[in-house]
Amino acid sequence: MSSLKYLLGAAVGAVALAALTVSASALTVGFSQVGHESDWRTAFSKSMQDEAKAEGIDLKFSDANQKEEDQLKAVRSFISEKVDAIIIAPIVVTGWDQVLKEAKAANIPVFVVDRDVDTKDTSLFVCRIAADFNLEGRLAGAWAAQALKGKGNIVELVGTVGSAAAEYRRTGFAAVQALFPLIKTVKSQSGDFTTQGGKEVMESFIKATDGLKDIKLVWAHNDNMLLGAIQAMKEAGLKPGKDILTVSVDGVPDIFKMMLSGDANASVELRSDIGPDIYAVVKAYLGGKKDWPRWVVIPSDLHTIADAAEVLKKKGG
Ligand code: GYE
Repeated sequence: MSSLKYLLGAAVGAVALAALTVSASALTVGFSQVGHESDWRTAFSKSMQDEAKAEGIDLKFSDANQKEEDQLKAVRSFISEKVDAIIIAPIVVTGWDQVLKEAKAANIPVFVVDRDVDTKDTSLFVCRIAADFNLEGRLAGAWAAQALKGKGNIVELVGTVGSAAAEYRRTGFAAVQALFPLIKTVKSQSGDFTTQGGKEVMESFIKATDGLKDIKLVWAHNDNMLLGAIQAMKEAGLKPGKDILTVSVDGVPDIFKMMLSGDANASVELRSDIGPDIYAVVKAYLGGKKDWPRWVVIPSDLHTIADAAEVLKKKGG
């Protein structure tokens, strides 16, 4: 009798445990990635791929090359392959409702990572796992306000139009800027988050402003656009990091190198090694933990020349 009781207890325990810990080797996960437009993005893709390998997750990885229609196609193919979960890093915030409904109808949970979607129906995805882009914009704005002592003209290199990363960073920066009426944005244009885009936009700014005359600072929504802009400024004989201060977002190794050579000033670091954080949520959800906050926040922080060497070392650069 007592041994039967024991056996029953063990069986119930095993079921409960099985419900809570899904064996990773059984998981097939589809991940629709934005593209490979920046160093941050490629580092993030690597983290997702390396961690999938380490955990024995069968990862179906799709790079949308910054094309919205490719991203929708990828998600639809994950649905037809009947993956266990879908992870989406959305290029833009709009246009998601229909495909998310299709995933829901197929009973496949969706996790939004990195950028946001504007979907109002909260039942269409489990949660979003991402940094606070608005905070990143505010941190950059606060650094700029202090560096400029509350006064001076600036130019802005905008990220991909319609992306949460560009919209929220711009709003965050503008919220701080609004407290300093003598800091004026005189030029603002999208460089699509790429080095080449940043270079071309800065070249056009240089032409349009008589060599950045009276401009004191460049604010770039990511490091890669700033890296391109630094090239353009140098080619025009200007001194970024000295005559034109810089602040950007991502904290990729090359921006810290630029700080150390005196060509850049500050960057808000956005963590790219978030594969483990993301799969932890996906696995726990599939294992039975269904209640997640709408937004699982990944922290970001600001770095300058003061700690550039230390951060670069940590990043193995
Ligand atoms: O800052 C940029 C990338 O969505 C937060 O996208 C991300 C941004 C990142 O291309 O480098």
